[in-house]
Amino acid sequence: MMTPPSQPTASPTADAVEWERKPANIDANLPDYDAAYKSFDWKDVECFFDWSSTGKVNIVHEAIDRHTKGMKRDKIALYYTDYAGRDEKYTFEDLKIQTSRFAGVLKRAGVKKGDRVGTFLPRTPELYIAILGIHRVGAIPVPLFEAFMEQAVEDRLGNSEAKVCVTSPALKGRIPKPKLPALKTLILVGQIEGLADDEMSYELEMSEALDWVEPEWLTLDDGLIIHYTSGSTGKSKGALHRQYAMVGHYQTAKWALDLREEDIYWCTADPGWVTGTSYGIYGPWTLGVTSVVIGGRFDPDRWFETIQRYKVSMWYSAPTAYRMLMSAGEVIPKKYDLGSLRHICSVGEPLNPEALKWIKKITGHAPHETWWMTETGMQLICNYRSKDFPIGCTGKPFPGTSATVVDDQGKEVLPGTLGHLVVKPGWPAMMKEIWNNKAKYDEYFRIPGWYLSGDTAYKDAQGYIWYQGRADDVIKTAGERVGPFEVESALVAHPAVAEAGVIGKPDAVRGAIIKAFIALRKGYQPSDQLKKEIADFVKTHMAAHAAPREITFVDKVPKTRSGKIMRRVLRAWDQGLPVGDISTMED
Ligand code: 6R9
Repeated sequence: MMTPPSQPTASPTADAVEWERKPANIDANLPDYDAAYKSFDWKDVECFFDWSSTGKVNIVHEAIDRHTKGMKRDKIALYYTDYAGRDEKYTFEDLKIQTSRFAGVLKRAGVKKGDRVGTFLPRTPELYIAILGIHRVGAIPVPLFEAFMEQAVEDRLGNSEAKVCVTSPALKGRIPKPKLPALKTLILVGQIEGLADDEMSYELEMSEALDWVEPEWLTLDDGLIIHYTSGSTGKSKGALHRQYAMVGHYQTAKWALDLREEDIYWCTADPGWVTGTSYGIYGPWTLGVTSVVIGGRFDPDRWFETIQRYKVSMWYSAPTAYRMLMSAGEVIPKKYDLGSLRHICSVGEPLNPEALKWIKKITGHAPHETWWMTETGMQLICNYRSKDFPIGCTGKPFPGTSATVVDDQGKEVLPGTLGHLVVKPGWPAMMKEIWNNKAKYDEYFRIPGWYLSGDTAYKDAQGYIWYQGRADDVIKTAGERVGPFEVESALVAHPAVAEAGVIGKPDAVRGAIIKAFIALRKGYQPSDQLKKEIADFVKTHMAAHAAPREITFVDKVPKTRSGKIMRRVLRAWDQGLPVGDISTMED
């Protein structure tokens, strides 16, 4: 276990202790955090779900079907545009029909309750329909980012033993079918002709399918979704969540995102990331709220235009995006009417005070932090709409949860002392298991009585938690979680690379960038051309976001005597700092 230093690395600056003051009469779904923290019980949320009276569980019923039996039948559930010709809207009734049809398609492909089904698609309505259709048959979606290349796809579909993958003609070439014995069928969105024996056409099959398929009824403990995520060692691991997680999604979307009936809500995250499902699908739609999804690449003009065009009132995005908008300047937001916004939240990395203030300046609203992880499934430490907070702090534990800062033994540390950020197990969306890897799951609970997040933090005298960094080597680059081992494995597959060590290097916009230290094989000479070739190699095998943006050639990558890469030494080299104790380093 990495022991964090006993003092915060950054004490709150004058800036950071400045309070985000709220008007006393602010009207929020959670009007009094302190009172709720004392009295709230998760059991009180269960009555909002039909399963509390019927005993029949399926997220697609709670997120879609039940709304079609009442006033929300014709309410818009999803607005979609890609700013390139597609401009669509779907009511809850439309989604009931489309996801029923897709459930029929999956049944024809032989998918049954508990089977895993990959989704490997660009952000389009079909992706959302596919995920909900997978739920309807009681199967478990495994969403993949569109940017993934062959190795990343193979790792995730292979580990989850997905039986079917929903994909497109453009992406299917990155699915190495011969290496994936469990994968029987590809369902192709956008292809009707020239299908191979193991391929089905989404369009053809949907046109022949029935408009109503009853959900497969499950229990609260049955699987909901698997999200793959990175740790500091080994391949990516699959966090399996249970259906009961919806209780957490619903209540946090109500109290932290402050979602209301009349909101137009825009979660900018892709469903390949847990934020794009917990808060791009489950939270808003169990509440029956209208969601906006846009396809295509990031573009500051399009982003502000989206707020104006749909009159977005609640916006949930990530620090890298806020910083990229900030660096594009004030001229762009001034062109658009952003007056519909009433609340903004942030997730994925700490939001620096400068970016927070800039967003507040141009929208009138400060982004509120929400801290959580793939494994936690839901927001756990937040700043709330009704509650003042010091700028730069991560927030306070969500009512009904207990998060704090402890030492190596699990004992709470004094205010201002750095330690492990931990959570008391038992919140509704806590992962059920790490798929096929009990040992990895158990690692999260090695401090008795706590879920160990891997983050370091301190608490101040008022009980606010301040995130300080990771205790392990996990890299957050542009909000995405990247494991150094996966990048190193991709790097050493390049013929010129003998050894590679990867770290996150602090970066003003992306939070961190991936930096690789590489020792070359005999016969290869360092050059800028070779750096580019190696970076491109990672891009084409893993994913663009995992490619090193900086490469330094070294004679040898520092390792312990037992062969572990000493990333602490690499970080010191990178910053030009003393390397500290290297007595465990090999010669
Ligand atoms: C939802 C998500 C989890 C890690 C987490 C922490 C960092 C997330 C944060 C934050 C500071 C916040 N993180 N939210 N750090 N402030 N508000 O991000 O899941 O991709 O699994 O990453 O992200 O380091 O441990 P995931």
